[in-house]
Amino acid sequence: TKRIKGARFTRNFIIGSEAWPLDPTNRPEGIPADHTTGWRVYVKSVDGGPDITAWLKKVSFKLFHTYANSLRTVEEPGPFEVRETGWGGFQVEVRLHFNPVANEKPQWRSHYLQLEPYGTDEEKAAQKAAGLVRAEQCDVVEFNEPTEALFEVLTSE
Ligand code: SLL
Repeated sequence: TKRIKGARFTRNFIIGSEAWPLDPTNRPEGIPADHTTGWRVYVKSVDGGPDITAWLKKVSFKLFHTYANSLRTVEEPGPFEVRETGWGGFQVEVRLHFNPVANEKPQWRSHYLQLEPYGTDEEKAAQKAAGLVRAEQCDVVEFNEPTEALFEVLTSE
């Protein structure tokens, strides 16, 4: 596969999670009695930025080992997200699988699934009032000497 010498691209993306208290009067069916919280974990484009599906083909989310099918894989076009319920936070291992034309090995990232309100007292109060705890990190991938095919895809966005 031909690579373009001296070329380098970086692309930003967001890894995040959202958590909300489950309504005790309207619980999803079949979930364990100790689950208090609904949540989702996701990988997405930066708002207004380039679409990550140009280079991202598939995302695997490794959940805490007690979850059924704890390795959850979501293919392009996504959305790259997993929705679940639970009672506690944990580190989610996120594996990024690149567009095959990139000819790049998968990369790992890690995201802590934050279920409890955090930050200043005001921030915590706002999260409680909204019934939503969001934790996001801006991350980056670098493509050094990309393949010609990836170069095409990234420059035609
Ligand atoms: C730890 N923070 O790292 C703890 C683990 C696991 C949370 C938290 C339910 C899982 C299930 C759930 O929320 N687990 O029902 O399988 O040791």
